[in-house]
Parts: sequence; C-alpha cells; structure tokens
Amino acid sequence: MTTQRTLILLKPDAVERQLIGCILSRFEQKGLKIINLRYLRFTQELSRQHYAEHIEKPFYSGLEEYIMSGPVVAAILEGSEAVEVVRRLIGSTNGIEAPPGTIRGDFSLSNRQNLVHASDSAASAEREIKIFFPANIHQH
Ligand code: 3AN
Repeated sequence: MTTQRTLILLKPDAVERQLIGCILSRFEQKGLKIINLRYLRFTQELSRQHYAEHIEKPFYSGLEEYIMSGPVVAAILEGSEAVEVVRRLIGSTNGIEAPPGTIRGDFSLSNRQNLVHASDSAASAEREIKIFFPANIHQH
C-alpha cells in the first residue's frame, strides 16, 4: 500500500448547502487525514488552469460559471491509495448514476452540481496540489 496525497474541492453547491462538515467527515471517517485546507473563490484564470483539459468541451462555459458562483473549500487528503479511495468515495460524475453510499450518490442529482472534485490520478493530484497549495511544493 502506498501512502498518497490527493486534492479535493468542495464546490459551490456543497458550501451553499452547508455540507462542508458532512462531506469532510466522510473522508475523515474513512481514515484519510486532512493535511491542508483553505477557503477560496475561483477566478476565470484559476478555472482555466484547474479545468485545462475541459476548456474545449461544450460544457466548459457552464462549468466555469458554476465553479465561480460562490466560495469553495480546497483540501489535501492523505492516506493509503488516497487517489483511488477518494474517487470511489465520491462516486461517478453524474449524481443520478452515482451509487448510494457515495457522496454524489447520496447528495446530488446532477452532473454539474455534483458537490466534490477529486484528482483522477497521482499525476493530476501532484499538478492540482501545486495549483491550490503552492507553498506546499517543498514541504513535508
Ligand atoms: P469528475 O469530477 O467526475 O472527474 P470530469 O473531470 O469529467 O468529472 O468533469 C469535471 C466537472 O465538469 C464535473 N465535476 C462536472 O461538474 C462538470 N461536468 C462534467 N461532465 C459534464 C456534463 N456532461 N455536463 C455538465 N457538466 C459536466
């Protein structure tokens, strides 16, 4: 088992619906450690950086509008196989299809307002952690 770090975002709908504590608890209950945490607002520039792979997609403008619509919480989670474990805990992109027991499966009915982002690979985690926690690059 490899100890990994991954980046999560509690997106504007999670903050608006006052689900920050509830969602962070799920990760903590699983045994993952929150090793850094911040509250911020997306700018257009940050959205284009974070969602670089989606800029050409037809849903990008709606995605950008949504992610900038209110504050978000960014966190680094650490634990055994954290990247894969966190992806499984959040469930598939569309809340309608995400299985019960997952965060999206239990709290979302949407493929856009799906509450949480989590890095989809170790390489993405490394890239995304640097975006949201630049001071972390040389720490630990
Ligand atoms: P995931 O967050 O499950 O990795 P991605 O990376 O495919 O999903 O998509 C990033 C974000 O873009 C999603 N979390 C969601 O908010 C939005 N999104 C993805 N697909 C669609 C879609 N077909 N229509 C609207 N928004 C979408």
